[in-house]
Amino acid sequence: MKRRLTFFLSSTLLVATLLWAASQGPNNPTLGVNVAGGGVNWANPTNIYASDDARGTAALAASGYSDYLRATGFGFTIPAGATINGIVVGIERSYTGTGTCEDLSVKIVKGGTETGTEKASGAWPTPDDFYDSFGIGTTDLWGTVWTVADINAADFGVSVSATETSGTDTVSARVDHMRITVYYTTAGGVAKRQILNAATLHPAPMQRCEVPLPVGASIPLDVDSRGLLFAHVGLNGHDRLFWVDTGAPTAVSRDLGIPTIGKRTLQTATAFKTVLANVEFARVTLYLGGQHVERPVVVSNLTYMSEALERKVDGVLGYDTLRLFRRVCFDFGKGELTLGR
Ligand SMILES: [Ca+2]
Repeated sequence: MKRRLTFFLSSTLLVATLLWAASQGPNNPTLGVNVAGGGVNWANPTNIYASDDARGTAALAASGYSDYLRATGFGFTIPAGATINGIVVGIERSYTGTGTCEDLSVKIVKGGTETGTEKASGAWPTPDDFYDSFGIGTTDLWGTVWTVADINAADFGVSVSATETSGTDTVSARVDHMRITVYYTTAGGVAKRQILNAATLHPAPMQRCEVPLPVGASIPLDVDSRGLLFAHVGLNGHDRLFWVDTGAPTAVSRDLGIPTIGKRTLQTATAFKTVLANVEFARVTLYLGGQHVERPVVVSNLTYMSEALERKVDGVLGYDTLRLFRRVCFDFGKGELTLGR
């Protein structure tokens, strides 16, 4: 069957509660200290705040090892309620000397204490400084759990210690800079609102309906001053106000108390991104201009949409319902939406 939209109208309202992935950093430390632990002390531990070739150093004898060089005071301001997803550390470092310098330990500092997964990874660069990265991608939590307060705390940070591994020669271990990036997700609220209406998308007159439409197959169409379209639709025998959106799936307000029949994962694409949402469905009967169709529809909280539209709506009349008809005519002059099979 040939289906055709005599008018193609696209009005899309983007109102969504989304999860937003975000990051802070790389942030620099404001405190560098030597943590006494039986190894060689770090000289000038406060030189690690910036990449400026001023370095903290530890002079290691053959098979010697250093204490921890601990960096804290990173000044993170992760928003309350966020979920911490990953921590990535960069340590700009090098060594000089005829021996070999390797990690003894690289650990995250939580609550002022070295903790979690051992990230020691091997040999240090020589003789030039280089950033070695610790923490894989954006989802490495270093073997522990984090609250926002843990990350924002002044005693959150990272520590590194070095060891000479040739067993015969000496090295000077050098750290120029230590930095941390934190990846997190925020949730809730209206993430983005944008209304694209018929007038802005299609300022020029569109094609006329080419064929006669069935008499009595029209429903009143309310075109407001912004070019947004509203239609009175019969829903399970009740008169309801629907916003007409050819870019959205048909939906009904959760407030109506219509029993749901299950959940599905629905992929929706906005102008900004594709969103996978686990949404509830209900089966309803829609009365459209003397015709009725039974449809599975999304059941959703339409509060944000009503706020954005500045008009309380009970549902969205979307593409999946309109496409059931061979001819769909938006008559702005008469204020009618006519649906022909
Ligand atoms: Ca430095």
